[in-house]
Amino acid sequence: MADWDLLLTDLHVATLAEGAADYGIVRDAALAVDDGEIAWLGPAAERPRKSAAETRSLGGRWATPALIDCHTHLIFAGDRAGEFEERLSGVAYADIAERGGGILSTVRATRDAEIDTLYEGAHSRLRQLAASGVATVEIKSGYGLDVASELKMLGVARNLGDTSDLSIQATLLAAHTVPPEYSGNANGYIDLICHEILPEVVERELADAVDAYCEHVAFDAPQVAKLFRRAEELGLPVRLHADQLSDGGGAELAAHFKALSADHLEYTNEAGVRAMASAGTVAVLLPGAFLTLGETQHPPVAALREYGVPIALATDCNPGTSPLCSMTEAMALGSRLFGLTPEECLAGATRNAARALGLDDRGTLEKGRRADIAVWDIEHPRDLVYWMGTRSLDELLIAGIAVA
Ligand code: DI6
Ligand code: FE
Repeated sequence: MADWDLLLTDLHVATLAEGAADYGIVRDAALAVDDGEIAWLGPAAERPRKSAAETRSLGGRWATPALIDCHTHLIFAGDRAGEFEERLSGVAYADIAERGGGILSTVRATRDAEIDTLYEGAHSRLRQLAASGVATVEIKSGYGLDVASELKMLGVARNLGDTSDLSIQATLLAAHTVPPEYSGNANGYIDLICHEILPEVVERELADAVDAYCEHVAFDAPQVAKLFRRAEELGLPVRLHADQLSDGGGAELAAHFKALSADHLEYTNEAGVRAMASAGTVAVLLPGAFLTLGETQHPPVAALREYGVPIALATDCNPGTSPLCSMTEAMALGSRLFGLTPEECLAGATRNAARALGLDDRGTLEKGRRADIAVWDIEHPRDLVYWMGTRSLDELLIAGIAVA
């Protein structure tokens, strides 16, 4: 029996380990994998003399932790390209939502769609994410907005997890917006989620967390708080779409419930950032939505840095505000739109993204972590953020197995 399953030689590594300087770079390294985990990693010259069932030279290429997309709405039917054209001609997102377009138009299409159609659409987007170096993806429901359709969406997410190489985290986002049948009765809809949808989801183990949209076009803080108390009772962690279009106190609300993450944050104030810091809530920034909405209010990056709030990045892949299926693009946008350094972007797409999902077994290249490894044809890790629109992924290993 060989000591290791796989030994990778002749490579450079960026570990993105917490507290490590300069991306955690180890040049001229070797990396050993055993039972799907990293068994050894360090300068090749210091490598223990152990045997490996398979040894492969990477020809001087770079290895980073595989990327993690910790915020997507990957499952939906149809698209909103027509609406996108309208918005470019000056029609506001909120006005389209007011007249029953926007999220509700995708809800109509998704409710009518067959499970296979939803699966195929999401699976092709998953493949695009994998081609950008992603091994773990969070997928939300939120385009069903009734018991059967929300369960249908989460069932597809679980099925994608069972049938694709990638790891899938599923999130219930029934509180995405008020469905037409509850128009003017948001409280009644929150009760439906609390007493019918959520218990059924827990019973069937269809979700790993609960999310909500705290915004004037969706739900207010007391309604979200009621839902989060119920999630707590049923033992599910929470996350929140917070302060995207206005300062609704979403960041403080998320922190109050010790949310795994608060996402968007364009209008978050300093008190909200302070609360997130003390609660350990991760800030997930979504440059694709910021860009597509033509937003001008930037999330408080300086305050997040000052208070030591971990910053993650994600695609927010959705048909309405972020039709984006690449984490390298999300990093390229995060640096240019939010002023994040390339190292912050990479930490945001690996270590901090894992933390936003409550996963402590991945996100860095360190001994004992899942061997989710992306191999790139680049000169330096910053190239992954510097170049836009290029494909530099050479190989993707998930739990030590090459998948792309
Ligand atoms: N904020 C967003 O930007 C997306 N959801 C949310 O809560 C928009 C989703 C859509 O327009 O389909
Ligand atoms: Fe979102």
